Amino acid sequence: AKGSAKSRISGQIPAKSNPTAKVPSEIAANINYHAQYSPHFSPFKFEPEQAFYATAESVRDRLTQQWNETYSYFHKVDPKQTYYFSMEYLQGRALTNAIGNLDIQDGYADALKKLGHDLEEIVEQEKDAALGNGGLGRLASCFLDSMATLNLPAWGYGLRYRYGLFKQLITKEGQQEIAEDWLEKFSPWEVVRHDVVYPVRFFGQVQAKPDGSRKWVGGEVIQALAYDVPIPGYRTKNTISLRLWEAKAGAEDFNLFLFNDGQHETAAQLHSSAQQICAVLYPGDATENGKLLRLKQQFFLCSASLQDIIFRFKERKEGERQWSEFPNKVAVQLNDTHPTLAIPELMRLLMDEEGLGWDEAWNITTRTIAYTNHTVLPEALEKWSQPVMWKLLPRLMEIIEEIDKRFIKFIHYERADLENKISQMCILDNNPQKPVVRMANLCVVSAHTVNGVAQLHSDILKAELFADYVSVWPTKFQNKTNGITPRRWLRFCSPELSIIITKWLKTDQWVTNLDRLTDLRKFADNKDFHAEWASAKMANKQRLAQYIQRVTGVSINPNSLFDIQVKRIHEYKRQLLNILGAIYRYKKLKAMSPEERKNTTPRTIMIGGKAFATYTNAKRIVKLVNDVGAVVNNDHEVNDFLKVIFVPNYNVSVAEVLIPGSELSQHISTAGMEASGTSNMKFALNGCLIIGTLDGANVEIREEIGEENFFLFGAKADDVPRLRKERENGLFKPDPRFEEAKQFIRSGAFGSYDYTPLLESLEGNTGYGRGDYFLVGHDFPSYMDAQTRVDQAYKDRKKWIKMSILSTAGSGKFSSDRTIAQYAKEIWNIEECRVP
Ligand code: GL9
Repeated sequence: AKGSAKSRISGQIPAKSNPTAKVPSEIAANINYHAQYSPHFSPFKFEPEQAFYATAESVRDRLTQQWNETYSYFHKVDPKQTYYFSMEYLQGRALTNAIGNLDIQDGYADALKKLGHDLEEIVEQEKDAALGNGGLGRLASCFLDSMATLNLPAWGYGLRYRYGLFKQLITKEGQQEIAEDWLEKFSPWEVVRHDVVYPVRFFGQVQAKPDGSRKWVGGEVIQALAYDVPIPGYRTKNTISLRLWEAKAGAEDFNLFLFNDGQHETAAQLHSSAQQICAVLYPGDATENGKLLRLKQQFFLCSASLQDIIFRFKERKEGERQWSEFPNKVAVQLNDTHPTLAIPELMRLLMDEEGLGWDEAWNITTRTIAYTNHTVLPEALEKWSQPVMWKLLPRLMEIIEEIDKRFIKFIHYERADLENKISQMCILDNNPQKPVVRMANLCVVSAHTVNGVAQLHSDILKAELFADYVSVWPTKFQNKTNGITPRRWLRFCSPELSIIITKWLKTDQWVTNLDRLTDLRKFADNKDFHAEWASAKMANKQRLAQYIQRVTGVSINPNSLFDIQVKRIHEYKRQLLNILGAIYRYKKLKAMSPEERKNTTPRTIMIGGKAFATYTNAKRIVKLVNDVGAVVNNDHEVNDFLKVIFVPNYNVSVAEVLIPGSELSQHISTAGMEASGTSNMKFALNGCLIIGTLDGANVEIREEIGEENFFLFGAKADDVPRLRKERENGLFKPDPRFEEAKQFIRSGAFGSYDYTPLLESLEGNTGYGRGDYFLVGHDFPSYMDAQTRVDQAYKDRKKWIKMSILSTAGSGKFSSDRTIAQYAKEIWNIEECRVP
């Protein structure tokens, strides 16, 4: 299509601004209007990039209309609203999703054709908005989609990072990180609200007033400016906001006198300090480094968002607002502990700015805020240095101290039996070497509800991490199993499969009522259905093969089993187990006769994901996968039977190509360590079979789709502590296959890079790792056995397709619509507010 694209604006088609345009000619006129009158490029230029921006702006016109209607309706009805606080959103691209939700894809495809362009090529022009690291950020984005689709009165609050998640470049040395400037040109989706600005204070000191009240003064004051991104619901008028804060200093903060005196940097000090706050997404992957800037970001999000919420609360029904009503109008959900400062900040605003007393403020705060825990990894549990907090947020620290004091007193009087647990349960860890604030404890003490993200994870929270609190507040703890939006993750990323599903179910209601997919079970043995299913999957595999060819130069065989593991690279997710399995497979293939090889199941193993920049072992794993690929993919003896691909720069858009083309996906974390996982749900929904451990949401997926359709292996969560002990005590006997795979790496078969430290992490206490803490060695034999079952199953085409159908049919539970409906009913107590 590239050659045929129009490079200049069409003179035949008029330029007319019409947000409600529906027919292709009107849509084309609207696009033309933006190309000419919202010019961001030289006049008349209309190559795919310009066409993308003009197209997006024309879509935004339509969204803006629905958006305004939505909020004026919310204003009128004044329902209780939910505010989702998250430091991360992984939105990906918005164009396909927006025109899909508006149900005007065909109109846009035709309109662009008239203008000499191809919709498929235009949507590829958009940069991913990657304001998140992984599952936690993508979950927030799926939740927004469901909140809009369910017509819930809700907002997302986040930060407008200039640089999102880094771009991953693969070189001879392995992964290299490049800054990703998603705003390099501009984002056509965001709208700046110049009238929505709040001051946020850092540093300074606390003043005691004569009346006994306290006030935070001095320090530096940075302005938070709102940028709104519209979030359209699927086939509904309701369009909600993702409000992202940008940090700014005012003109009055620019010291003209100093500047004219030649002190250019000092003159603009506050400006540069403001600029830093939203400069980068903190590239934390479950581990949190104690960085002052990160703490500033967290407070910036919390303070600006709460001021905005309080403003809105007061603005509606002017003057007659009772503060006690606040929790009946406002629900705040904290996405992990990153926005924990919302707790003391709400207390501060209510007491110091609004004049409430402690008890009233505490009552309101605790009835308003709920907290979701997303991980049990100890290194991810945020702990902030007390001295740093006293310096940056002095008034908040006073409040945290008071919350802690009252909590300790409460336990002391009400639960004397827990006296010896207080030092672990309280908020401030006053260890003189390293005094810290334990953010998860602050959340559990203050929130009305605490939830985990899959049943197993929630059970572990109650039995271990938060066990002591459960006995104090038995009803505070809930489970909300994660979900994914079926719009982006099936309807739009796989139109081929969607059409077939709709045809056989004789309805497209499954898009908003995913449980309807269970009806596909009726056709699980139907020959015609099988044929259509297989051809849709094949089309997706071919598209994926083209993509791999384009980004890696390696050609892969669409008739081989497409086996994918994509997620952040982490030792607990065990990409190392996967690649060791691949190495063992390669070695066996090499040893076979050509005749024997022909009896094997050909495989293409694809692994993708980003490693945190300073996580050395994760980076070694990336390098190893690439090194193995370089050898295997150039070995003509085995090439028809095995390829190993590292998929570079995994992100939301790449996932939208990989997942529909997958047949087997790997979710193989050490049991008890992956809180939920959400890509497992996306793969299963797309008819991909899972090889996995009993971890996170795998447990529930297996329950839903049937154990006979799930390739299970590995230790159970309950066994893990014992197995680690045994390993430490030298009681572990490695499987010979495991030893062989490691030996093959050591032999230099994959190049001269020194993999010793990585291999040592799989051994006993050698001083390198934690003595195979992740139990790769223990699980290796059962993993290989499960892989053998996969190879066998794939040979029986009919059986495999049936399993694939049953995977999709059993995925209804994992819609984020279900998850959000449960949050709305069981945590937020909010109801639908549908724009008429
Ligand atoms: C995570 C968990 O590790 C995942 O298992 C879970 O599915 C998601 C969403 O609940 O949250 N917690 C976490 O810190 N991350 C998760 O993916 N990490 C990143 O997002 C990088």
